[in-house]
Amino acid sequence: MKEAFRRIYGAYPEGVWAAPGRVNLIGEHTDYNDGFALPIAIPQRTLVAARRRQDGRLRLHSAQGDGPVIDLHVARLTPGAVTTWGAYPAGVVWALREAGHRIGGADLHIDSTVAAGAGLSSSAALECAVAFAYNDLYGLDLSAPALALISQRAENGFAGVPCGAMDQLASACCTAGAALHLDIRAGAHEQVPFAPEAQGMSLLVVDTRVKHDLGDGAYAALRAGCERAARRLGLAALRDLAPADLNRAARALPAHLVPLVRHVVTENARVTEAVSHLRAGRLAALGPILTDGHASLRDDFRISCAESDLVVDTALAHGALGARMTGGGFGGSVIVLAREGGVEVLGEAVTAAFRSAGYQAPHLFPVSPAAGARRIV
Ligand code: GAF
Repeated sequence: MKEAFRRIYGAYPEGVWAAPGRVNLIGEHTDYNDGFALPIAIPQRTLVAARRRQDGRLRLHSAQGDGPVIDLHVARLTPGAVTTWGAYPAGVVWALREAGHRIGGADLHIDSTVAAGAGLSSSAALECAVAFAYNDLYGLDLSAPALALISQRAENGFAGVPCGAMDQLASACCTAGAALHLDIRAGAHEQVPFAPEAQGMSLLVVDTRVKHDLGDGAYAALRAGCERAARRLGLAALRDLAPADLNRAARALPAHLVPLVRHVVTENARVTEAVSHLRAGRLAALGPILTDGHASLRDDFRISCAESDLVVDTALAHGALGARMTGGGFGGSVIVLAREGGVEVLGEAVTAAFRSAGYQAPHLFPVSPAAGARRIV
């Protein structure tokens, strides 16, 4: 990273920061409903080499993008002005400035192993790596959750994606060997031990290669539907609806909103159940919760796709303990919890099923919970 930075900018960086992608174990589309989620950070991560500038310019270069250096000015950053990948790092600098922090320019060189469009939160990893770099370079002394919320603000207010805070909180606050139990309304998180290998299991990620895009309007429509349902029920958020009140609520709602509400309410309950199993060391009990969560996203929220369903069905038919799509939906990745000895056969079965269906070959890789964002050099 340091040599690449010097080749691009003519001097060495002051440091290098890293922020991981994530997969969510359970708790999907609950974050913007003030609810619960349970993500882990994955070993794939985004690196940012950075050096302050005195003239207020913000220069961005990515090893993945084949374009030239993007040359901006901190004082002139406005939402909508950057429409490429540069909107994510520039958005973080904009969000820090908008929040009143005394920051200046920087040269940034970015490199990442988080696949873009795979539902693994490549944008959150990029935002958090930049936020952590700026925090150190400009002595801001912000906490990891505060940097996550700055990153979310960048995505909402600058890149124009109305996401919740789960991905950024996962990238900023996760720790190795644990899942992050998020309570979005309370602004609270706790680490829950999650070590599949220690119990002879493996968590496999299957990237379906169906590119998902949160900016295409479908995500915003789902969020708006949930918020409309909460308003009609007189609730601050769907988080406030107890499972026991679901039937009564359904009678008060237009039919098309009922499945959305049912998903959010049952999904929050699944997070709570999953956390109590993990705390008691009952990892295998997570399996059916994952599979139920997938059915809810497929049938109620209707955001799965044929490829994700094929992974889940094939994995379950070949001995998986549980499987579900993870992330925003409409493609992206599936997670599979399996006994370690069965992973290879299961993976081969998924690849063969994709071949028979005429889909492009999926990417399969095991993950263990990794560390959150931090300075590495
Ligand atoms: C995407 C969003 F960015 C998150 O905030 C979350 O809503 C997720 O979809 C669904 O759980 O990753």
